[in-house]
Amino acid sequence: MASRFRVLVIVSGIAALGLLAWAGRRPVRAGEERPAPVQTAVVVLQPVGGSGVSGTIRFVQRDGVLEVTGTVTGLTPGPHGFHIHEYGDLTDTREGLSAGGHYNPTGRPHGAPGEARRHVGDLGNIVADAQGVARINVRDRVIRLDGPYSIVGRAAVVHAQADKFTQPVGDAGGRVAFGVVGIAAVDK
Ligand SMILES: [Cu+2]
Ligand SMILES: [Zn+2]
Repeated sequence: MASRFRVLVIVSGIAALGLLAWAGRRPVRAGEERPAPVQTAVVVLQPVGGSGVSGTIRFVQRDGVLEVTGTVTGLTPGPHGFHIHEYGDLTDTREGLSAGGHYNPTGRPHGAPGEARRHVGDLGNIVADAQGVARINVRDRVIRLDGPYSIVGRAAVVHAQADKFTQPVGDAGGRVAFGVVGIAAVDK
């Protein structure tokens, strides 16, 4: 009796393992086991070359629109070019050149955020008040947190001067702050 029970346990154990293996090999159907799309990202801006400029920027993707909000401090008053650059590489803390050029996967000329012809990364200017504080609250329909042109893993860059929307990159001068666009927890 005892040995028959042992056999039963072993047989059902093998059956269970087989079932698990079968379930594991089952082909993934469309729409399941895909990572959830990124909806929220955050950039912590750090100073480039001792500029003293820092800040935090949040990106929330709702339907076809990306909401961009945040605060940047330590700026000279007035407009400053603000773009997504190609690489989330912050190793060049002296000049910020490791972030590469404007993120331009579609091979377009430089432009203003409202224009159809622009680099994906062209977000125009942020404007600092007399205290050197820029409050950002814009919406953009070109940059995305998912899909082939996602900005996640790339860098947000703030420039010393205004983006004048001239070719090739707006003549916004040096880089005063940069940070990597990182995946953030979704605010409930
Ligand atoms: Cu830039
Ligand atoms: Zn550009």
